[in-house]
Amino acid sequence: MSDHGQAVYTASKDFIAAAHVDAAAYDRMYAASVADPEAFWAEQGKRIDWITPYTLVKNTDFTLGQVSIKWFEDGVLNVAANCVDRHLATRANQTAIIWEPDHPATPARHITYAQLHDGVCRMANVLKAQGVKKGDRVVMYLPMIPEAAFAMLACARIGAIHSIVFAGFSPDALANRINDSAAKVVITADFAPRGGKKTGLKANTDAALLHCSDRVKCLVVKHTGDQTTWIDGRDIDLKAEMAAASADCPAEPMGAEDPLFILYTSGSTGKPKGVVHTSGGYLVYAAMTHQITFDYQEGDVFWCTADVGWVTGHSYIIYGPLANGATTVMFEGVPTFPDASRFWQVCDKHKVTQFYTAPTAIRSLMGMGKEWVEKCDLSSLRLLGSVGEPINPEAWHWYNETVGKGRCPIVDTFWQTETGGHLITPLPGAIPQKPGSATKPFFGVKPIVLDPATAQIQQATETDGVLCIADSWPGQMRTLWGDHARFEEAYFSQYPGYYFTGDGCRRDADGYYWITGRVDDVINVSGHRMGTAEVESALVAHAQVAEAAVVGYPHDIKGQGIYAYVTLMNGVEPTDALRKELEGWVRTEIGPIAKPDLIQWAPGLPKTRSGKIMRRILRKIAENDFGALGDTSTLADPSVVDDLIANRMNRG
Ligand code: 6R9
Repeated sequence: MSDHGQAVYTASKDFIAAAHVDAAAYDRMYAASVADPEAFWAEQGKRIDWITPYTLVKNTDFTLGQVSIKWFEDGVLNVAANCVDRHLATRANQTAIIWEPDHPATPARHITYAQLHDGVCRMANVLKAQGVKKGDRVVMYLPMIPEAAFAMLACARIGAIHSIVFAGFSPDALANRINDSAAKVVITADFAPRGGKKTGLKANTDAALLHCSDRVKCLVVKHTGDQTTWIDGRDIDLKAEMAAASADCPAEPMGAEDPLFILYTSGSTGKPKGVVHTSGGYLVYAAMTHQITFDYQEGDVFWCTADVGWVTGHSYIIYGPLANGATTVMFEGVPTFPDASRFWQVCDKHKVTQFYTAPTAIRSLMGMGKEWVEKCDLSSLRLLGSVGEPINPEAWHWYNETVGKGRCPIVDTFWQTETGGHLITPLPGAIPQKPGSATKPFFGVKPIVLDPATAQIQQATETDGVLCIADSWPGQMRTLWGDHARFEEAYFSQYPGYYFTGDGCRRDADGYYWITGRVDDVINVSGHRMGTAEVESALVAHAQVAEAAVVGYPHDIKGQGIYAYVTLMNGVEPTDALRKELEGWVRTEIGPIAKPDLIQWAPGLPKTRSGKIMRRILRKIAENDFGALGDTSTLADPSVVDDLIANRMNRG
């Protein structure tokens, strides 16, 4: 069978019979969701508990200059009460979170809904004691530990807005995010153990706070217990305060459109964007997609391997699963520590039923051989998921056969930080899968494909172009923190009237969507978004760098690698030592995930006469595909291209 839109995989009859949604239900519900979104979402909104029920459902406008997105706007709810309190009557002693530590010799923790309630309330009271009030921002810079879940839900409980900074980011990145959101408090830990190594999060936070207001308080989880510096009056021992705090904290009534969290993500230009999600619509959408895409059933054990520093961790480790009263696994470690069977051992140990990870992890584990998988008992698995980047058919087949033993549907979920939850995804009992295709839209999502040159909607079923969404869905971001104009500019100005995803796609004759990757200057490294502009500005901040241009290139494991063209200051010698130094420099400026994989010394960059760098050419050279450079006649100095080709770094 060819993989080019031909091979189709369907879940077993038993799976389909028990699934929440089958093919007929998908067709019926999808048609209803786009024909009458008001009625559809009025019904779906009842998935969660409201303190004051909404009477208004959808109030959204994609018109450039007046973009406004509101869902359930007169409803009042509390997200934490929905994720914790409302389950207490029936699930107080059910495990809410299974915490699996970095080292398998450390015991796992099973946190019941009753214990989750206790942890959340105590932490909420500690935050209140520090003066945190409804609407205040709280930054978190934490390992994957239960306190991260307590902290998110504690904020939601008192109406504070959390902003999680991935623990792999540098002190500079942390400082920028604390300052951009004017946070009152940062929550961190002494150290983050990962893959047997420890990152000094407290030390990084100390470094960040040198650049922040001295009013910012620092709550520290003593997690490993190793020594850190301590500033009296600013630093607070969070576990000790929690132990002393009351376990009773009322949940603040929140408007559906009150912000729940900010999450910074990379864009094609400038500094990271603070994506804002609000309370009601986000929770309805996270809960619904978690239940239906993963076919979550009572008694299942759901494991999403993402970090809570990314949106996937927000929606599918915490908010979606907990809103549904599920058991969710939180893993502190990495797939290859102590050895390459760690993921599968965790599945075996906790009898995981749904496993959700990124193609980059699958590719790297695939490279290590199937014996690591085969020595574990994976018979509990009934569904597999993929997220973060397109999954190549080879990895899909390995996942399907070696991990899923051909019995588990694979949901290839396409979505973004901005979308809150899945946009295009197979529903496992309803939509047959094609390896590499995210298949069909989720309920309420209206994808359209536009011609990038003419902005015309492509009417034919079989087509390709840029992917936009024609109407709002409840999980959509509402704005960029403090910059609504940039929000409109970034997402609604390219194709007025539509939300622009930044991705290209193909739609096949069956109406299946195949995401082809970013069409803007965002690269996707191991499923993590990196703006080329961010890496460039880090490079040019180095005293010996005159100019830098960064592009992506195909990378076997990471999907895309970071390729940097660097022009040095006059008289500076290009040496291997300097190359190492620049790699380390970018690591400290942004974080390890931004470290360039290849740095090419560029005596000059290809520019138009107006001085615009021709990235198209740089991409081609980085791809080792310089035979077809296209039109170079507008270059100011065509000879620089020959030098770049002759000294290219990727000859694979
Ligand atoms: C959830 C998440 C979003 C970008 C997105 C796209 C890529 C995500 C994908 C996928 C193909 C999939 N992407 N899922 N591409 N197939 N199933 O990853 O959010 O970090 O904001 O990244 O990731 O390019 O635009 P985020």
